[in-house]
Amino acid sequence: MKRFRVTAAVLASLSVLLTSCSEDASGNEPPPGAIKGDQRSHSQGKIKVTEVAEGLKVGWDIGFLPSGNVLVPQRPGKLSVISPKKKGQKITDITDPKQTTVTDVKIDLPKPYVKAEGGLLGMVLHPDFEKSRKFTLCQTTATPDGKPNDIRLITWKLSKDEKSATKVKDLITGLPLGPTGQHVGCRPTEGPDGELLIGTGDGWHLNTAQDKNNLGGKVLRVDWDTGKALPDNPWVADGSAKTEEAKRVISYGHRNVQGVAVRPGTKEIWTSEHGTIRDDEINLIQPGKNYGWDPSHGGEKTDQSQYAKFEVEAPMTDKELFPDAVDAKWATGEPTEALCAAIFLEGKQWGELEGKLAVTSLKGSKLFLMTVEGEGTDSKITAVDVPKELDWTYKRLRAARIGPDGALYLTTAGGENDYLLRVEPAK
Ligand SMILES: [Ca+2]
Repeated sequence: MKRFRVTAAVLASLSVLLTSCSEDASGNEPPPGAIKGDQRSHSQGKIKVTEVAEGLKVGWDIGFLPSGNVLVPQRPGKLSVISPKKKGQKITDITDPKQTTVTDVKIDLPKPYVKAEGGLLGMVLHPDFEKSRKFTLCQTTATPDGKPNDIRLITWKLSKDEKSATKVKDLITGLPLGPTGQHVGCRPTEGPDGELLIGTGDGWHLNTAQDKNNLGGKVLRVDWDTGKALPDNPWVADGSAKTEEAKRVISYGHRNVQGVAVRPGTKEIWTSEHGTIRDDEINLIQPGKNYGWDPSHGGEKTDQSQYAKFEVEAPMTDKELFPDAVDAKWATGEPTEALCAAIFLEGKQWGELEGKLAVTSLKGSKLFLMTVEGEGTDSKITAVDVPKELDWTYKRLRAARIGPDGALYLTTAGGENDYLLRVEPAK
């Protein structure tokens, strides 16, 4: 293995030297079914974009409240409610950001570790929110002296007047967080069986993604109230899980899961994941499977301080180390786009866009609309469109959730005066 590794590294260097015009100088082939960047289409006039709110700072997720208002965690450490100024209106009625106000919710958050990607992250309202008022918010935490502590999911209860939130419990703690504040995930969402799914990042640690007993670089599947594993999780069902962590895991070998989407009418779970300098991935999650990320190269590289160097050499799906690793359904190749949230467009009102997988991107500052054909493991992404209305027209695009009106809502993540946007099919 070691000898082959050296050979592969030499070949990769040679390919950089000899084929400077190559699209992928690393020598890594894009996964089967990948569509190269130059094959993307660029539609115009299919969608309409409306600014709904402004003045945010990196809105990380979107929760639609029964009142018609919207709950948004802002990464630097604020949880906010966006509401129409005019009484009786709902967010779904808004046609101009001047019609809304952003109000901070009083909440006693643990001190977040705000660095790079760190801070307040993904959030999900519990399926019984109307009754329980419960939501779960993911965040980085810091030690009292400001060092990175962990990433955790905390369940809160929002007051009836939406002005404050009180802590219910730490739902899951101990997700890995490194000093750089990178690869933090963290996307909670409702799964196809009504469970809680969470996509996580490897926390910038060499060994977490392949360690089944570590919550980083995984897709987790848990109970909403206890944060514990469900009995039909793969390594609970087969009895192989030895720890509470391993019991919660349904897939591993991920680098930094940013989006988790359930395909309507199916039980399919799709994820979006940040690549290194190559290959942001779209994956279809198969319970119990390895998705092939291992910056430690099978434990061969163990110097954590060299993470950045080692990871660039690692393929996003290392078939050499893990022949059974699941190939991505689509990958960006080079350059990456920093794919973020993912969600399927649902409902007849979308017309020809119904069923597309909508994926935001940070670095690429665009929205992807992907055509998914076939079902289950046979499914393929057969086309990728970037509507011109959301191609560098705003800064980075982060959150994506479907509103009660069936429209797609997005947040921008430039860091200053960020927006909540509504995307609808053009009439
Ligand atoms: Ca992979």
